[in-house]
Amino acid sequence: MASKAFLIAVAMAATIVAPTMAKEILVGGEDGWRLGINYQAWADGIEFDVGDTLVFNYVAGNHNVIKVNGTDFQRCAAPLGAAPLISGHDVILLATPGRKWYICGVANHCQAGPMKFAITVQVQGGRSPPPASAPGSPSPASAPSPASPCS
Ligand SMILES: *[C@@H]1O[C@H](CO)[C@@H](O)[C@H](O)[C@H]1NC(C)=O
Ligand SMILES: [Cu+2]
Repeated sequence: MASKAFLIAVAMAATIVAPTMAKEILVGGEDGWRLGINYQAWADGIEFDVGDTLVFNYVAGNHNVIKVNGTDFQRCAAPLGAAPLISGHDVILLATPGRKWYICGVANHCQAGPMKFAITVQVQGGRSPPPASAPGSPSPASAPSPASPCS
């Protein structure tokens, strides 16, 4: 009986810690990806976790999306050979933790928008999980107890 309760507790703890739903994060919210938004302020209010996706919505041709490193982010410069995303509905999976940088590579949008932001992607569950409190134990009414007295 004790071991069964233990297994149930372990199973519940696992469901709490493991697969928290991955988020689909709309860059800029309803504004999407365009000029005149403070994307860094937007990003600073959001928690990014491994498994989440970034969605850049914009009119194709007006903007693009380039993932750059910290140096090129500061300079608003895309490296030679960078392959910008240009579909107008660009989805980026945040597959690894760490610092990530994104800019728009069209004209001077990176400086002028400023269409640029940096994020830090966290490992899911990397933060200390809440203590496993004992869940309210359901009434054993539904559990027919096998009447087998140990003599
Ligand atoms: C960023 O990429 C550029 C090439 O575009 C490279 O010259 C630079 O050293 C890189 N910086 C870092 C911090 O990796
Ligand atoms: Cu742009």
